[in-house]
Amino acid sequence: MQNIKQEFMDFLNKPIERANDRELYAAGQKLVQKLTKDLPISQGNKKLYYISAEFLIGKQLGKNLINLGIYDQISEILEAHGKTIEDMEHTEEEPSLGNGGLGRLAACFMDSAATLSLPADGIGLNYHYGLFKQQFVNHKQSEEPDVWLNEPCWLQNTDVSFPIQLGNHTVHSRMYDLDIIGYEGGHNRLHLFDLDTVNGAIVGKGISFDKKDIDHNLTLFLYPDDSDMDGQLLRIYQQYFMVSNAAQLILSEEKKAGHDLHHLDQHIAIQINDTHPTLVIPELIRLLMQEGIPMREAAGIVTNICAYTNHTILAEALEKWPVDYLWKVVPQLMPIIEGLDYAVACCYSNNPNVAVIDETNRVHMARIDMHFSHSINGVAALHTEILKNQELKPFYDIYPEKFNNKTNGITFRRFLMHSNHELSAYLDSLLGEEWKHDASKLQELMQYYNNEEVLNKLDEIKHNNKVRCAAFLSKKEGIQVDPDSIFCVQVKRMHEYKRQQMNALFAIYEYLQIKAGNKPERPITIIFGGKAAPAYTMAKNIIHLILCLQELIDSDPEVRKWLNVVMIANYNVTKAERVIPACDISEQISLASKEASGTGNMKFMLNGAITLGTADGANVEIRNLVNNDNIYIFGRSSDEVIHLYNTNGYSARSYYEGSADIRRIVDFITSPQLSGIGDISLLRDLQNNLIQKDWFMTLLDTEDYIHTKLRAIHDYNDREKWKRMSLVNIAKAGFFSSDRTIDEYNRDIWHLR
Ligand code: 26Q
Repeated sequence: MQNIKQEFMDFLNKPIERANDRELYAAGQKLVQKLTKDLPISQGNKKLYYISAEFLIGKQLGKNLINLGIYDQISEILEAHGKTIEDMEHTEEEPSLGNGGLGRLAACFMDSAATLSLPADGIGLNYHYGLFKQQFVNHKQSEEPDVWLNEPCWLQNTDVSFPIQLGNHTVHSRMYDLDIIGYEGGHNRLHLFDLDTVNGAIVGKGISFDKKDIDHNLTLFLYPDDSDMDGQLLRIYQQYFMVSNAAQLILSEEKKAGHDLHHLDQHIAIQINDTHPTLVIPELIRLLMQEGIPMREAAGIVTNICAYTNHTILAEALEKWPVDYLWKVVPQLMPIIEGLDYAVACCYSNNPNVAVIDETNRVHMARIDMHFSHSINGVAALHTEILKNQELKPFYDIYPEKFNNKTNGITFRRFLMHSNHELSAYLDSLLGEEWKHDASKLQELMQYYNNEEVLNKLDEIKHNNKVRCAAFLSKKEGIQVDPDSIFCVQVKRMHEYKRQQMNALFAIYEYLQIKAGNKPERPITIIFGGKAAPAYTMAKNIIHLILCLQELIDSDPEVRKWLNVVMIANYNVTKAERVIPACDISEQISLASKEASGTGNMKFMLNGAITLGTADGANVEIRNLVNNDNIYIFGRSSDEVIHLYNTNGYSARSYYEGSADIRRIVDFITSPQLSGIGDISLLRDLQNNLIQKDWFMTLLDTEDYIHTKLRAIHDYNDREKWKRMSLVNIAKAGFFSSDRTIDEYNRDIWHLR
């Protein structure tokens, strides 16, 4: 303790009382960096490289202090001098290196791999302006560059650089490293590649820039707009830049270690996080061929090294690049890709669904992954079954042995220990600290199922978190919410399949009920948060509807007492940590079969929220763990939904015309009340879409959703019942630790130790 304090004071170089928050943060960072230097990098016979376009890592200081085991000490030191650890943490900018579940999963995996002392490095890109920063202007989303890179920074410059051929010229990369410190465990690295010539000054209004200016724009943004050819070319440039750096780094480390390249598969594993890093396969083959290994052998080596994770079954997310584009961006890879296509065609020429290059001359990235990886995994049990039996069936028929499930997980260090200190400390007092290394130990909480004192304490902690969240929303977002209301939370990327619009329809239903004099059993707060892709019109229209509802309700004193709709701007990891511990009802309402897993569902459960959800993704596994009594499942099953798609059997209009309730709610979208606040043309587009198209079948489940949600709200008033449900959810959440997930990846795919 004395040592830590002294070192901290040395870095601060002034009395704590006189230091400002930024100085405290800078000293905290230096202390972490000093302690990290003494931690040896995880070693082993075999090393994993986790390649991902996203790493949604969140703020680093608090997490690192926890993982180094000094968070409480630093907290006490600061408090003895009139400061808090939040004072120290809040000035850090959150890295904008991800977009949603896939990126946050990569961050949780890095944390768990380091915690388990597995040699595992991440490889990605250093996006200067990230995805974008979301603001609300006139009840609409607007996008600005997310300027997150500032001093003092966690990224360390290295002298590692590789030549990368982009089209017909060559650039030289630069590698930045971020230390990944495990919880009382190992130490790994996240390598982020960048280009010195990239220049933010080329960005004009909003997030627009010259997409052709590759030397200046390459690593500016994550998922730059790809609605035109130049945008798509830029995406391929980015992807190739990422994987060529990865492949060169891997081979240079292997050569340094003196390993025989013919036996590379004994020393390295590569996990391909969705299709964005797929080009690492032909790139590695190309580099091995340059080392004198024939193509067939090189392809075999690479297949034994690579493993592919699928995160989505949405057709539009499956990447297919025109051959012409690839010839322009990566001409050096095209002979390899054609060779791979030829190799596949030799065996499966009668099966056009598995061709690498299709009849329209597009290269299917996922198909490269599936032919030339040894493992293909889905991210929840239901998702993997759908991949095997539907979406990827032609591949399952060829390679049944490659398919496996790895149900996602989350790191409890961030989503319990850091985000919910009070619950974490209380669990320590009840169960001891073993659960921090073995999350299955949370089960032992079940012995308190009938213990009134424990149930009341858990409830008190939930209430305290709601008060804290309300204060945060008031201070940072200018949003007022009532901590005594029921908090229903839906925070995630905006997408029609996630059906935020159905939640908005519930809000309209309640609004109309209150206006008709029927008050709910208890005040309800519906909290939304999430970004829409800049070119995704319908997702933006849903945001518009929510923001209009927010204003309508907020300016109506009669309704406001009973119902609140709020949308948090620029939802990110930091805000997730504030809102998740405060949630009562976790909204996981995707159209069954469409949400591969979800990971927010796990975070809410761990923090004692009850899931209101469809039988989709990992919700199914949550239900199996807590039983039907401790979750609210509604809506059509994935089998029914798949059948409707296959038979063209869903008609939104028949649901609209068939139910007076639905008609009333949907009609309200273009009511004078809402169009007086918002933009009638956007509201009308949304309404028309719901009635005429509704590709993700909102109206199919709306009535069941409303009834089930009302039942949950009713049950909330049976306080004893609800407290028990909450306890069961916490107790059963251990399965969703990403330590368990990583252990399974290692056992079945990587074999690192
Ligand atoms: C593809 C083509 C063109 C442009 C963009 C993309 C693209 C970008 C991002 C496709 C997919 C993504 C991200 C997907 C994602 O985050 N998937 C989520 O992954 C989580 C972790 O496995 C799951 O829990 C979620 O269910 C899944 O939606």
